[in-house]
Amino acid sequence: MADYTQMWTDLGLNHDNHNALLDNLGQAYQSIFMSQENRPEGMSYFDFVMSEAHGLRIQELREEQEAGRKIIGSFCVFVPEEIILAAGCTAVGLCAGADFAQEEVEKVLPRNTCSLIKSFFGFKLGKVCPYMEVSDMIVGENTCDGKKKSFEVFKEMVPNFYQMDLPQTKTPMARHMLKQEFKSFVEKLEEMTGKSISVEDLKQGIATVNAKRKALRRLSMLRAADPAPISGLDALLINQIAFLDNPIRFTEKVNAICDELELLIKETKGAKKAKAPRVLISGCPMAIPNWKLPSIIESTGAVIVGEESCIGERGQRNLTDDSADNLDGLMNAIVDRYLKIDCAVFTPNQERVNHIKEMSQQYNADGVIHYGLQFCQPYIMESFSVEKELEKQNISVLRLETDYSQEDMGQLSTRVEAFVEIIK
Ligand code: BJ8
Repeated sequence: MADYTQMWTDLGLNHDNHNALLDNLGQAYQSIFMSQENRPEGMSYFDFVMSEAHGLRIQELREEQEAGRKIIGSFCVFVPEEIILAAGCTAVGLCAGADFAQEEVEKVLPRNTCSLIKSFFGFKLGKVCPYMEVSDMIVGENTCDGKKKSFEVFKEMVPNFYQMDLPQTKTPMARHMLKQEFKSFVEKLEEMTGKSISVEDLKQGIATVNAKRKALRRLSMLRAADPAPISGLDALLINQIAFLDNPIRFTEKVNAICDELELLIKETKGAKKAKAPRVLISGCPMAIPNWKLPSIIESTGAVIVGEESCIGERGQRNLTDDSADNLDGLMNAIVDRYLKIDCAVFTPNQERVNHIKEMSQQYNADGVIHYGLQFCQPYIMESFSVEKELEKQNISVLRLETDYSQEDMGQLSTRVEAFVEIIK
């Protein structure tokens, strides 16, 4: 990596903390990703993006800023990228997947807060996230209680914070509310950029995001093959990078790796052995660099064939209809697309269980591992009904609760190994 010290200083990063984070990340990446065998050649692009995630990509974002674009950071797949692009801005995901500055975090948040929330607080307090620091606006959404209440504290730390309210049901009233929220978001972006969003802008934004989602869908479908042409770890990495990379370039690279995977499937070549036990992961999002559970699962010889997660299929499936020829019609289509997201903050949420069953079938999974972050009420509560419903269909389920620490690695490995033995 080139020397980005000056850029990191300009962004106000804490060098000691940031270097420590990069060292840890680099080591984890080497041991988890680079030690895998039979990786598709197309992964070299994604390895490169990861190696430059705090370097070249941030430099690109700053160049975009110099050219007049605003950078919008967010924590949730409910924040519509179509609208951000239509406003001539760039979207980046801020969800953090590692513990940092935990002592500082526990001075402002209760200890029993989920790791994901503690992580983005730690990244802010430790001054280690260039994406947060480069963002012109940070959007927080009212989803789970943890996020919504923690944002009351977080917004005191970030002057450029914008809060988006979200419904928790899917009634006509909730739909109306979401549309109003998305309209307010449009107004906020227009005010920031001094430019009105036109029908053409919105159509273009929808087209770019639809193309990205189609490419990710194509990648998902290829994982149905046996042997799986790509490891679950690599597929997760691609889904994580979807939140950081330039969307057009990313789409091209995902389609390129899909071309390669199609050839590998034709030649019955896999990243994992044929007949390896096939696991579907379902539950809380796994943000970069949260690779703990997937690496444990795949180290048993099993292969992860799908993620029912916001960093995975829940966040990326469903395209936005772009057929309307006026702004209101396009906004309706965006609202309808986003209301299909079956996050556990919604009640009732039968769609999610249905989707897990559908994914199990589509990707020929032998079992489902439900991943809940400790203290995540929505997903842990829902895991009981998910387990009950899946078992009615004879789908084996393992419910796990964990956090970002390494302390429970041994215990998790034992439980995962036992589960993989059962589904073999
Ligand atoms: S649409 S899943 S990205 S809210 S893990 S912070 S739920 S206590 S992240 Fe999410 Fe949007 Fe839903 Fe997806 Fe709360 Fe649970 Fe923590 Fe969570």
